[in-house]
Amino acid sequence: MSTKKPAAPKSALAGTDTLDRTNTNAKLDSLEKFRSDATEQALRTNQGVKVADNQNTLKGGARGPSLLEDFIMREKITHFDHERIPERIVHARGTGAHGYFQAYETHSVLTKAGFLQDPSQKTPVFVRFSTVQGPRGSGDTVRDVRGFAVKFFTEEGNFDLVGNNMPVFFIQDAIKFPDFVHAVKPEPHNEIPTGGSAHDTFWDFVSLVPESAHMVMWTMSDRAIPKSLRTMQGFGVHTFRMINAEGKARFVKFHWRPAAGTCSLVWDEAQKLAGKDTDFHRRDLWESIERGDYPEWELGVQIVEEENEHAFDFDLLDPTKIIPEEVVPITPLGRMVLNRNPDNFFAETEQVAFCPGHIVPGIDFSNDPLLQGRLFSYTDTQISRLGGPNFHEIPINRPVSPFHNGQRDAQHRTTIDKGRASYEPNSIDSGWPKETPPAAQNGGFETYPERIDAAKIRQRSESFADHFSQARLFFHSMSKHEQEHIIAAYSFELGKVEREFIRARQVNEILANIDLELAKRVAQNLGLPAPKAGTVEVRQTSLDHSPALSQANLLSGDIKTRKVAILAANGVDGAAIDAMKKALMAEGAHAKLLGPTSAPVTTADGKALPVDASMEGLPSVAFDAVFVPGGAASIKALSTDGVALHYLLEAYKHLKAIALHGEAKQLLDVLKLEVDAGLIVGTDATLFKAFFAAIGQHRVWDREPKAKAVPA
Ligand code: HDD
Repeated sequence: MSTKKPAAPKSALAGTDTLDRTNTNAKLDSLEKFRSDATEQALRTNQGVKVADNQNTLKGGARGPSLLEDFIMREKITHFDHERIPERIVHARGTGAHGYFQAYETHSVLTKAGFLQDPSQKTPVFVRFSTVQGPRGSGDTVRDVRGFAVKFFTEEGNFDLVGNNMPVFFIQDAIKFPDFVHAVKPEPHNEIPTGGSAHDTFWDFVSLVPESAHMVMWTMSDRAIPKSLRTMQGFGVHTFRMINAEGKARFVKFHWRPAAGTCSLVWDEAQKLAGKDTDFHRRDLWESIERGDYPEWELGVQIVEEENEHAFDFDLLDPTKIIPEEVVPITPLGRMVLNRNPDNFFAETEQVAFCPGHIVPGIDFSNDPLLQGRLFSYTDTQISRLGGPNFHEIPINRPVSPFHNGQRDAQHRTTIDKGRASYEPNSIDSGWPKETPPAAQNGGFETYPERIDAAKIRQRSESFADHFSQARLFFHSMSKHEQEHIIAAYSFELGKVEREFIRARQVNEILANIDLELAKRVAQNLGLPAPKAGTVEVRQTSLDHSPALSQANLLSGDIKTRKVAILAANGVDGAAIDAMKKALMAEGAHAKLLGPTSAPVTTADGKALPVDASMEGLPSVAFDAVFVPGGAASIKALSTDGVALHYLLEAYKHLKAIALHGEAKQLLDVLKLEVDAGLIVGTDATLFKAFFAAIGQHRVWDREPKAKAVPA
């Protein structure tokens, strides 16, 4: 890409509208005037009247009836009665954070979008991560797709990249979205299950709709149970366009790649966490930002020249297909850092309103029929969710660029428009606000003039007809343990389906077309006859293996921000605790000391050590690894403590690294466990080294077959 600096923004026709480019914190400033701080302020009504008594309703006598004239009580309760707004129809459960995006260099060859021109400029962003199926209060760690929606507050207007943590989708055409969502949502008669797809209506739909096969494969993979929001990739899913100052357009697909690596929980852990810490993901995001471990992603694009639109063995407009990274590598554009938690969940995270139709000059849509429908749906949903068409005035949604037009009134209007003319053309207000012609930089938005010459028809393009080849590519690209997880997930989910004909249809008409061995294994687990062959001829893909799809290849290579539990009882070796804490800190990892109770433990040399929590208070599922320091008395106590023993067995079962220091080695016999690549014993620096190496591998996958026998 060229490193040519863009020309300084010239005043457009609407000359007073340009923004001070030195103000990189424009969004913060724009929010500031809406922020309310009650410190040292009197309690007042909404009309500004100071309140003298906030404890008692106005009554006729101390024991008498309440009086209607009590405007203070009435105002308070009326407001309370209307506190709730409709939750999002999908993606209701979410959590958000502020941050910034910064381009690595000028990307002027690719796009004229202002926020991708100047590497010294930070563009404010607000990100909302979400699950899809469950309601606002549902668990974070359920098996589901995760939403990954980013609002870039650019100086040319808001750009919303409303993606997911998976690069494909369940359906090819937006007209099927209500059907899909009705099927995946809880069953209509009893509203079960919350936050999951393991039920009849979901599997009924997807087994009847083969275009869902690829995405369902992703949701049955480890991608659907991410370890944290910080360790998820993100995808714009659809093919978009980028257009440069000369008007040259290219197709692009957006990718977010996490600096912390991409990794997941194991299924048993995810299920337990949904109960033990419903807020596991939002807590992790919140705490990381508070600690200064700012989550970071790289934004990149796969670029396809227009003349290569038809060069693939799938259609670029089909949202159930990826472009394998081995075929078109990712060009990095810049990085996003999340460094500030919201002040108020409702005002920011709940009221933020994304729309894939929010784009800026230099970016444009493709004709992906799923994207085209989305362009309508999001604004429409905000109108009922946020109470009218003025949701762009809510502080979190306001662009940092000015906005002037002839739109007026409606519910919740807060702008006080001056001037008499709310129409165009006008001569009363000297014609303002005026159009800005498109230009190389800073011009008005101009749609890419794609040529269309076609009949109006309701038809799915033939080029969208292959539904299984990329599902197969995904399955074949997985490591052995990932494939086993997929087989287990299909078996688990279909095992919850009551109607046997739905189970059989999924196995025989979907899975058998993806991979016969996969279908046979799932059939066996469900007690169904093994299919002998698929039902359709599946197209051969140009690639039979894409290493970029396997999370086994996507680790960060370090142990930064990983969390280690240190288990101790009275008599513990205090020096070992100190050494481990210091070594972890040096690697950017974190430790918490846990005792049998929340009371301090006494070290072997008589010092009282405060603990961070009891072992029951912070269970093993809250950590990446466990360290047990020596100390004869401590190990003796832990050996007969059911909570401590369960702690270790559970961490073992979840394939975590465990280091047993000094006398802690005796726990191997008590637990009937054997040393492996991640269950390490020792006393010196080699123990630490092996322990950290095991944490860096995320999980001890080789242990998995053995761990199945452990009853934790
Ligand atoms: Fe959607 C919300 C992502 C297809 C209609 N969607 C929503 C959110 C994300 C996505 C991340 C939550 C945004 C937030 O945090 O507020 N949706 C996707 C992706 C899709 C997709 C990646 C396919 C590639 N969505 C899709 C279709 C339709 C919708 C085809 C309708 C035709 N989506 C909505 C919605 C939501 C929504 C009903 C619910 C709340 C909202 O928009 O603001 O309009």
